Formats: sequence, structure tokens, C-alpha cells
Amino acid sequence: MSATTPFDLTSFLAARTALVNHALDRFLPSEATRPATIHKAMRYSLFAGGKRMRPALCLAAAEACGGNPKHALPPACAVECIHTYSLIHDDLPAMDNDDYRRGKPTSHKVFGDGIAVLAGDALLTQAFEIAAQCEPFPRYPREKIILEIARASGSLQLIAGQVADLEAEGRNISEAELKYIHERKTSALLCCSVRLGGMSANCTPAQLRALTDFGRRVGLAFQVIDDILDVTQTSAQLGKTAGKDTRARKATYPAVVGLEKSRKIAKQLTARAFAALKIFRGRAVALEALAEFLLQREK
Ligand code: GRG
Repeated sequence: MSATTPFDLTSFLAARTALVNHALDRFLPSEATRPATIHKAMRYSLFAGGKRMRPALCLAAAEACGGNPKHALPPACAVECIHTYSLIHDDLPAMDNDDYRRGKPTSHKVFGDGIAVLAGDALLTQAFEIAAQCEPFPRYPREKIILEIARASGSLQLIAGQVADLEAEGRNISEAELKYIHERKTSALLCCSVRLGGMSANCTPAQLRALTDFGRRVGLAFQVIDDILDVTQTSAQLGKTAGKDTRARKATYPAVVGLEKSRKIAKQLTARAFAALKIFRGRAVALEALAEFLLQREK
């Protein structure tokens, strides 16, 4: 980050989180809407206290491109719905079988497996309903926005990563295979969030390329850090079960390349993410601060 630019990330995150929460609240059916159980379950996980990193990246990318935050809110909310759906499904007994998420009992622990599956399904569908309400721009009509979200969350990206992750459990994999998993399981949606922010500001093709490079690198660094935190933090610090990756013999950076090399890789990726932002000539301070925050985070 530029030494001359003071940037208050705490205020930025608090303000953007409030905006996103308010917008999500308006996009989703109320808890009382029939059938109440599903709307309660959708809201339970969505408002359980996630860090809102994907929406924050989306809004920060829009700002770097001179966009109006109002136009970035629908895509920011759409990616948070997709992200929350993926967490609900990942926590199910048929997958990672986790009891805690975002510091609270997981959806299936509270509502049962059936409703948890449906809450995930409903959030995935909700994301596309929200995306269909995005402001269209000359370079980015609505179908481009919808395609962007569908591709990032489909069977070639998010789902591909999850499948490869499940299939890697309990066996030794190479660093290249691990990178394949992490790029899809985590980086694809983070990168999509950043790109959508740019698109909501009608960004130029060059700006979109820069945001893509930034998003891919930060996205991969994010998962490397996530792997590191799983072995260095406690469950209380993380708000989810710590040490699970090791116990399940999951494919992680510390397991494949060791803790020290993992830290080095995360740092290098973040430095390369910063480099991608040069084109913005100091207007991407929020993105820079977020990248630094993601590298230093403790949960
Ligand atoms: C499609 C079922 C399905 C899964 C896709 C997202 C995913 C793959 C699995 C969830 C578990 C996991 C390790 C995901 C990788 C991405 C990640 C680190 C998620 C946690 O994101 P944070 O830290 O979570 O931003 P909060 O709760 O803060 O939003």
C-alpha cells in the first residue's frame, strides 16, 4: 500500500457492511413470509456474522473504477448469497459435517438437513434473482453479469473445486493439484466479486484485466491463509471448528508445502495482487487495504 495514503479500513468495512446488510435485508423475503421456515433458515446463515469480504471487494473494485456504490450493491449481495449457500452445503453431514460456522451452530444443526439443503438452494437461486436486477451498462448488459456469476459458481469453478477437494481427501496430492482446487473452490468467487464491481462501474477492458489478475491472486492468497489459520488458530478465534483439515487429511498448503512456505506463498501472491493495481494510479486504495487485511487476518 502507498505509504502516503492513509486509509481507514475499519470504517470502510463497517460502512460497506452496513450498506450490504441493509440491501440483503431488502432483497430477501422477510422471516414471516410463507413458508417461514425456509426464509428463517436463509436469513439465519446470511446474517450470522460473516466477514462480508466478497461484497467489500466488489464495492472497492467499483470505487477504483469511479463507479457508484449503488450500482455495485446488487452484484455484491448476489455473491454473498452464493458464498453463504456454499458454506451451508459444505457444512452438511454429507460433506464436511461441521457443527459451527460464523460462530453459531450450522444451518443443519438448527433446522435439520432437509431445510439446510433447501436454504442453500434458495440462496443460490436468490443470487440470480438479485443479479437480474443489476443496472445494465453499455459494456456489461445483464446477461454478462449473470453469466459471470453462473460461471464462477458452476461445475467448472466453485463446484469443480469442491469435487476435487472431496476427491483429494485422505490422499497425497501435488502442489499443482492443490492450486487447481484452491483456484476453483475459493479464488473463482473472490475474483468474480472483484470483476463484478468493475463491471458495475462500466470499467474499461484494461481495468477488467487488472481486476481479474488482482482477484485471482488475492483469492488464492485468501485460501492459503485460510489453510494456515486452520492449523494456527483455535475454534473460538475462527468461529468454526479449527484443525479439521488436518484431521480429515484435507488438501491444504501447510500439509503439502509446510507452514513456512505457505506463509511465503501468501505474501508473494499478495505482492503480485498489489502489482496488478498499478493501472489505477492510487485510486485502488480500498482494494490494496483489503488485500493487506486478508493477508494479516486472524480469522
Ligand atoms: C458448492 C458445497 C459447495 C462448496 C464450494 C465454498 C466451498 C466450496 C466450501 C466451503 C468451505 C471452504 C473452505 C471454502 C473455501 C472458501 C472459504 C475460505 C470460505 C470461508 O470464507 P470467509 O472466511 O467466511 O470469507 P465468512 O464466514 O467470513 O463469510
